[in-house]
Amino acid sequence: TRTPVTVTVTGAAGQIGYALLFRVASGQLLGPDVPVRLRLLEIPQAVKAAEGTAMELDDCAFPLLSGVDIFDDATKAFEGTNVALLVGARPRTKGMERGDLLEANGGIFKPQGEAINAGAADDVKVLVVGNPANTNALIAQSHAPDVPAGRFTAMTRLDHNRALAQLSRKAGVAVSDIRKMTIWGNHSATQYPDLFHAEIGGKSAAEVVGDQSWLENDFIPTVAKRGAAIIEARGASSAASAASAAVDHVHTWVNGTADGDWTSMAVVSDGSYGVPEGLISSFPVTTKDGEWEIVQGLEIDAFSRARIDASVNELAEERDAVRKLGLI
Ligand code: NAX
Repeated sequence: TRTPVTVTVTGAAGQIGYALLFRVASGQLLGPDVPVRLRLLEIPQAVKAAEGTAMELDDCAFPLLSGVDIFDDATKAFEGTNVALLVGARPRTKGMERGDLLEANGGIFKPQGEAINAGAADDVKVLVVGNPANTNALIAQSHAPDVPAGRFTAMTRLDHNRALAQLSRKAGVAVSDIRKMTIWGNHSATQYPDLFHAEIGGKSAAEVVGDQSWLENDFIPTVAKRGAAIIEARGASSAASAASAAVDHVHTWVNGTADGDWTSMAVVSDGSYGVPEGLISSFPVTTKDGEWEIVQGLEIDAFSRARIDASVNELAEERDAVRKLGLI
């Protein structure tokens, strides 16, 4: 039997945590033959709730789950971690300025980056889900100098999946008929879901749809503002779909993208497509053997350029703000 893979989940008692842990423990994150050991991190007030979730995990009798440990201390929670899912974050509350939000999250992601640096396994892979996800990933990464920067990623897979769903409905094709969807930039309302490089039956999805007004005035804003629409309808923010996207992100990273396809991940920029080096921005990426690579050589027209630039400028502003606060 294989040695278990250690997966640390922060914010384990939250709503995404509740949807995520059962999928991880059932083998959907890493595969049906990979045993998993869970380490849960919560703030002290939520440890009891996390214990309740751990009781339910026990009660599922998952054959692949080899244990669950709960911590309120980051250093301990990341000991030996192979996969770190950073879900817990400080949400924006009424009257909170962006600087306050970034500062509060710096107080979470700086020590978590340090703890990953100190104790995680050599092959650690980090996915930041907690918002502002790209900049929280940047903060954690900058406090983990011994971990290759590329191991810190942020989640835009939910946006990617939302784009697939909207396109499949509009074009009347199955989600599985769509290839090469891309989310560019920040996981925020400025993100750019790109239909010019996406393909349906080998043709540009934008051409297949042939409706620039839909693309501009319906598709892009629907994908970008889907989170708010879910809150409006459900009375709570996306949880099961966010957990599902986190599972997809890690599964694809570990198991690879299919030939002729790619996925969207926010990863550290090497300057590709004019995105300043060091920013954690969403790109089209392929994955193989647990490593990601940014897809190169795509032609970017003026329409796409303006939208990518707007989102990347927002990321640069967030980076400058956290730099000013001494968080990176
Ligand atoms: P909840 O408020 O339900 O849960 C968050 C949990 O994190 C709480 O249990 C809290 O006690 C815990 N927590 C807070 N500080 C912590 C710390 N320092 N260490 C460990 N745990 C800590 O939020 P939920 O709905 O689960 O969302 C979690 C995060 O995901 C939020 O930041 C949210 O904005 C973000 N999202 C990101 C998405 C993405 O696509 N990247 C989409 C979904 C979601 O909105």
